[in-house]
Amino acid sequence: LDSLSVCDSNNRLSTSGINKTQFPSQYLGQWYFVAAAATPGTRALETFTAMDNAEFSVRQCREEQNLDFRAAIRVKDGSCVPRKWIYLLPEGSTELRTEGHPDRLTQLFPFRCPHCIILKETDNSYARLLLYSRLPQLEEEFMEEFKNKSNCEGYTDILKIPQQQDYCQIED
Ligand code: MYR
Repeated sequence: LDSLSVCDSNNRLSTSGINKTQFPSQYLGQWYFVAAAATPGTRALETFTAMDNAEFSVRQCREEQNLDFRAAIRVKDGSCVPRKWIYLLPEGSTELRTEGHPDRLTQLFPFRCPHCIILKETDNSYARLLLYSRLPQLEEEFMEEFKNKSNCEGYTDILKIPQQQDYCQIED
């Protein structure tokens, strides 16, 4: 039995480890979307299945409690799709709210991979885990660990983002 497949406390999601003094500055800048996980039989991963890759840029807005998220998505058909969200930082919390989506909650979880972050996104009809990395290619051991952690949380449907094409340019 692989020790990684044991669902002990090391393998559960925990918010401890998010540095609140640096928050959110440690998460600003560029990120690559590498994998997602959801409960089987839901449509939570549907929007991602057409993607080849996605790069994100996170910036602080002039209003400091707001974050500007931009994405450049490379669709499998080769086209580039820009996306943009405003995330709201509630005072004293590391949970994010998305402007225009009052029922959506985004929680941050550190991951053993030092250049990664896991987001748990829940809305009325879905819950999913999203894995982002500062580097486009994730080491295989961390991908295995993400799968295992997701399984332990009941998110057994795993989608690895293919990343076979070039990245699109993020638009300002
Ligand atoms: C979606 O595709 O539904 C939402 C995408 C969110 C992308 C987030 C990528 C960067 C992760 C950094 C976390 C920063 C938190 C302060």
